[in-house]
Amino acid sequence: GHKSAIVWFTGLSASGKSTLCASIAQKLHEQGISTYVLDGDNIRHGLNKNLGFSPEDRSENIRRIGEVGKLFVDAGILTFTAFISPYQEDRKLVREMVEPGEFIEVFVRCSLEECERRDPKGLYEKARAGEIKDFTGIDAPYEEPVNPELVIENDQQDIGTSVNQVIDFLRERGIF
Ligand code: GGZ
Repeated sequence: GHKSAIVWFTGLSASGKSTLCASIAQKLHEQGISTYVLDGDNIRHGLNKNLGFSPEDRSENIRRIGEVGKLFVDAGILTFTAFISPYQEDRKLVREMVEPGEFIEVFVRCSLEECERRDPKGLYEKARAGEIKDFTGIDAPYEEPVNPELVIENDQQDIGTSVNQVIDFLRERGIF
């Protein structure tokens, strides 16, 4: 058996949150652990498709994701979320939605320089050119976590190392 929790990944666009979540979920699935990944593909294209990137919309995005995550936790599923979630206050509100210990904040640290170098969707380039407004790290803020449970130096090591760090942490926490 395993405990359910929301493992909340936060970090810049292209920091590697979604890739990390997918790899971790895959590995745990192979061990018979029920997991689910909430990310832009299944949330911003569906439930939250009426929301944009203003501060208000980002807060509402995170609030709804928190509520969905809470339902998954109630259903006994170890839930991973991969959203920029740039505001400390929004992340704190989600933390307070669930029982103590059920919210595990993982800061996926990757320098803005490295994120811009990766730029898998060309969004940073567009933001620099002024074609996208309010882009996180360029002309919208990212508030780094104050007291995250875990910090992953995702521009200093390979993906396998990052995956193992998260899995080891969850095991030490008694999640499985
Ligand atoms: C940041 C944006 C923006 C703006 C579109 N700012 O690399 P991606 O493409 O796949 O990840 C980014 C994603 C961010 O959505 P989130 O729901 O994670 O954001 S938040 O938590 O702040 O609500 C990026 C794309 O959407 N994208 N416009 N202006 N990222």
